[in-house]
Amino acid sequence: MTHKLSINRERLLGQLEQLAGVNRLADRSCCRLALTDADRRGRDLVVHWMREAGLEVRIDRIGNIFGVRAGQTSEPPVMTGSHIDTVATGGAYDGCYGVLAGLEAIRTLNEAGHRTRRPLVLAIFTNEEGVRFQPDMMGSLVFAGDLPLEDALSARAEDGALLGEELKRIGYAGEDCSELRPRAYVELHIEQGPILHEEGGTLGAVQDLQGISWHELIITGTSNHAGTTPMRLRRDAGYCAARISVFVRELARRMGGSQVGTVGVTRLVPNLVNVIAREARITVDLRNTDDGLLNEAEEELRRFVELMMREEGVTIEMRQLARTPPVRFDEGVLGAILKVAGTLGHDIRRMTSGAGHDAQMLARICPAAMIFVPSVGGISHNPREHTEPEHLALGANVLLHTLVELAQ
Ligand code: HGY
Ligand code: MN
Ligand code: MN
Repeated sequence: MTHKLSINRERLLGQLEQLAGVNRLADRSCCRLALTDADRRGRDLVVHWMREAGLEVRIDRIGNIFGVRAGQTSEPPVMTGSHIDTVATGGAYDGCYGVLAGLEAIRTLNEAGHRTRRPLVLAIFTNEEGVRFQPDMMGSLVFAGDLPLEDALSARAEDGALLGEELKRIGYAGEDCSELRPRAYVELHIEQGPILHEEGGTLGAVQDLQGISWHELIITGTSNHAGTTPMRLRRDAGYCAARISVFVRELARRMGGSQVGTVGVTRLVPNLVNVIAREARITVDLRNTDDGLLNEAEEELRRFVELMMREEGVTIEMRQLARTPPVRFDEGVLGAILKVAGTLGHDIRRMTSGAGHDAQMLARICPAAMIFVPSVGGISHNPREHTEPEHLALGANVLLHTLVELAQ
């Protein structure tokens, strides 16, 4: 009976566009950094839609939002979801697509009067992006029990804001929801990479996700006059930041395989044309599908930092902001995804996720896996992020039927 069910494509596309419009900037970036007023407005909008769809809305102590749909039994639920916080230059689909497709699946089940055996829970995890507060995937990591709540609440943003205070300020400091621990978790997400698009594929069954290492480096040298200071006397934090940035790129190239490396933040002080920088704050993002190789990459970075301190007479403090090992997802949940795609008559390919996702944290407490749809040109974390409407609808239908399959 349920195999005839199909989501309402126009309703899903309309809600995606409406949520994307919450704090959309002039260059069309979606900008809803975790726990800002913009994030609150996005949260309030989706909570309103959740209630309209008859979900019982619960908020936990790190601000994760859970929409609960009763099942025929009160057995542990099947959970789906993602995040609706964005990077500052976000697109319309990263995270939001998984949440709103999950909501659309629930509305479709409501309209069909279909009650799954297990309850369904739609989750919106706090601070998945980790841009304003680190680490990333923070809300799901706390929910999985591997980041103490107090540590998360005491995270401090560069602008000085304290996470726990921000959570209270926007009205999303809730209560314990650990009884919602799921039997299984499936997350629908855009690929954010080029593989499906380049292959002309439409669906991905994500079987694993690479390890992630984030460091912040504070490089301290000596400010001096750009014209009068001989090169031999300089302790130039700006130069060291540039050397480390080049090192990270060359390290990734040299290691090859799945190794990637990014220096995404470079802030110089005083950042003036005729002053040698006394301080540089940079971030280093290293990722690899193999944890041993990722450890090696981190060790090489540490050795290069030591060399910079010796050669250039600067001090460099390294602070780990995030470190998650590679994750293999659950073959049972993957099997349900593959079966549903086959029943719907669509090809699907197994693949690895280059991006971090809340699913990697849920995988620590229950069987979990992900569904990908193509990103045009592999563009993401960029307002040009785009996925074709027919792929958005197809992914949502695969999610709908996978939830039914897992919740029976
Ligand atoms: O960094 C990531 O992979 C994710 O977007 N937070
Ligand atoms: Mn995401
Ligand atoms: Mn993202």
